[in-house]
Amino acid sequence: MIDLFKKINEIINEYDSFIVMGHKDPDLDCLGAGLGLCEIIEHFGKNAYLFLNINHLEKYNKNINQAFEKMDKDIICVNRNTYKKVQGKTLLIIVDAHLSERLEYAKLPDIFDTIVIDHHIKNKKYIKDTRFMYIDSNLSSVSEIITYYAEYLNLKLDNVIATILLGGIEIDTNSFNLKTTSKTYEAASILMKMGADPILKQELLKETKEQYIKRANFIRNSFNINSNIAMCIINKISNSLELAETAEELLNFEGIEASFTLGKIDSDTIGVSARSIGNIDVSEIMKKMGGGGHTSNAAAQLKHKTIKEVKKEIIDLINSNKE
Ligand SMILES: [Mn+2]
Repeated sequence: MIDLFKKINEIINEYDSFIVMGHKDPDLDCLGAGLGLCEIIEHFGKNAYLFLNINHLEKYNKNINQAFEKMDKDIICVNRNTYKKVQGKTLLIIVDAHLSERLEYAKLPDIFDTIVIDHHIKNKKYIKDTRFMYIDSNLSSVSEIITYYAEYLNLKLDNVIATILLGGIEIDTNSFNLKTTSKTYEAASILMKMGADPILKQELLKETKEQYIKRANFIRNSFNINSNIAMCIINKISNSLELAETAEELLNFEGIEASFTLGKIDSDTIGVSARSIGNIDVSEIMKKMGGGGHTSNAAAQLKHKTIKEVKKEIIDLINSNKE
């Protein structure tokens, strides 16, 4: 990652101001990475702005405002109406996303020079005309990258920002399981040394009882395809996050080594989220269905098909793999 950090250093030195933007419905990874990067940029003596609609944050995370209040560091947020006030030669840094449609505000890459730092599987529809794009889908989270960047710069981040970064790593790895390497644990250790607060982190990771019950109902309707592979069908318009969370949850059950969750993500698209504990390569199946991913973490989206057809396709592929 040293080459990446040198490159970002060089680029930062070329600009006066920076707008850091993550994806819609920001999660702890994108927030932590955004906040951490803003603090780092200020350390360079430059102006950093986090593109974030602070009023809507509570919708996503009930305790996030509490975290913002505890922060010693003043982070300046901008939104669709206020970003025009940013002065000087300005660079847009996109974190935890690389598709226009996923961005908090899709117009910005057309307005500013742009760089992207992400860890999602690269999609063909990635934002074009960027100055620089770093995508490593083997990495647990953008929070991990930003933690190492701060360490590389010998910079101790604000302890609340360190807490959010730690929560970001935890959420993206499904509690240090997915894509977790020794570097991921080291990043967690660096953040703890910076003063990450384990109590605040637990508050940030909490879900509501309603969310839990909703997921439990999905799980209730899941079934085994064979002795070690589970499937869940969500029979309502859902989103990729819900599919992923359900697939991850299924891995907690005894005997389950891989899981597939499918559901409609819009009127004519079926999303499939596949997970494994690491010994079954779910990406093989997702690739055959036009998707992609890694051994333990993969997905596909299929247009103009019914749930029934997609379900059959997955089961047939699993059975043909066995032969
Ligand atoms: Mn992420």
